[in-house]
Amino acid sequence: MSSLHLTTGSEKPATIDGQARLYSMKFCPFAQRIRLLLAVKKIPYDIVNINLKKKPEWYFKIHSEGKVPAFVDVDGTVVVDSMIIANYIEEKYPKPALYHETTKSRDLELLTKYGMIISILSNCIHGNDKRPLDEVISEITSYMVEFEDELATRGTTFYGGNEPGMLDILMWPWIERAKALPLIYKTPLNFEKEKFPHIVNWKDEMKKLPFIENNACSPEKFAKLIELMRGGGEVDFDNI
Ligand SMILES: N[C@@H](CCC(=O)N[C@@H](CS)C(=O)NCC(=O)O)C(=O)O
Repeated sequence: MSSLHLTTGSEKPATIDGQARLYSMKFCPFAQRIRLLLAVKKIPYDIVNINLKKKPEWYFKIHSEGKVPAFVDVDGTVVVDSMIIANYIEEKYPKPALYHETTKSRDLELLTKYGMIISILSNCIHGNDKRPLDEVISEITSYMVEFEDELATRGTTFYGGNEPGMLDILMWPWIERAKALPLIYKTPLNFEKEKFPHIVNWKDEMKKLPFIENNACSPEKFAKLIELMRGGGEVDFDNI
């Protein structure tokens, strides 16, 4: 992941024959979902990072709203939105299978519910939710109970079984960024670990996986990005 974040006035990099492309931003959790997925599926791709504060003009032809991620498959098919990209990739590149027949519908249900947690986190990270951190965490943990119970019922380390599946992968970026919250709020994060033994173990095991380690986003850098984004000025995405 070495490519610099392209800005207004930049040229669109030529595509490489036979290779898919991911339009991304280093610290975007939605784009990280797809980087993790592409790593697990061992799909070769090149990455083009977009400066989200000064988007290149040509990027709107790929994603009409100018958001990341956008995935361009080898045949030129353009897919946007992390959930849609994930399901597209699962269908087009079925190995390894990341849904199991018996749990797929429940995984999809849980992913929809996880959307609530993402939206609470997005609101507080971007400063739209003015509640103290403790209140936000208490609301998030109320949603996490179902995820704790699900792991206990499945009796496996990962939602996907002995190996991570789609639910594990798509949940991960926000779990990784939880440590950024106390830095953003400048207050300790009080999380009742003892009530979530399966999730705590899941997190520890996820962290050890090479594809997770290789795509990790540091909480310090993420908190720095949020501070800069909230500041409203220019953001040098390459040097955070
Ligand atoms: N629902 C979209 C959300 C993507 C999203 O919000 N990406 C953010 C970066 S993390 C973005 O592109 N923001 C720039 C903008 O909204 O203009 C997905 O799942 O891909």
